[in-house]
Amino acid sequence: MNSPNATPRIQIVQGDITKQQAAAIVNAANSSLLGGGGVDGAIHRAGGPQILEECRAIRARQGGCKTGEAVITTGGRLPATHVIHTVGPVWNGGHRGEPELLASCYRNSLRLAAEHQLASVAFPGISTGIYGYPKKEAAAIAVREVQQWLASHEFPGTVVFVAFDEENRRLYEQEVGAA
Ligand code: AR6
Repeated sequence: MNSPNATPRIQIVQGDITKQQAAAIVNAANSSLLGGGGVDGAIHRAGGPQILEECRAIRARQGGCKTGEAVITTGGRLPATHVIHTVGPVWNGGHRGEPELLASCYRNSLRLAAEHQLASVAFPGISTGIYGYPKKEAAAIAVREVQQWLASHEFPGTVVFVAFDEENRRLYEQEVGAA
């Protein structure tokens, strides 16, 4: 049994998040929940139409997803059983609440994973593509929030940071090493 103080597991992998065997993968979505480019497009392409159908149902119920918040669907045809869709902030120079909103994305995604008893969660670099968040600052927030959340919650699972490229992988490694 894990004691509350057991070292939580964090992994860093480089690759395509749609191929991850994690229980849940996190999508860097937009507030419409209707799909888009980047990792969002890749997840909907690989997972098939069921994910979009569930997103439409959530949208009909609650009108989409606000920046910093997260919703959950099943994974369609993906290896992951669930997709947690979160909406990162658009980078506007850093003084419009971007760091706190990005931190909320990680916390709210982990809360949903815990509520649904998902044993592993894989995160892409939320906001670091089309939304323009500087990658180093985003990696620092991602690692800090996940570590703090794991330290303060009973979550026996694994968190995986999926770096799409080598630069991002190095940034995560530096942040995890520095913590
Ligand atoms: N696997 C892992 N990481 C990926 C993949 C992949 N298959 N594809 C891209 N990335 P982005 P954002 C990385 O632009 O900045 C969409 O249109 C990518 O290198 O997907 O949050 C949404 O609908 C980058 O580091 O998301 C929104 O409108 C990271 O994933 C908007 O883009 C995030 O890049 C969200 O922008």
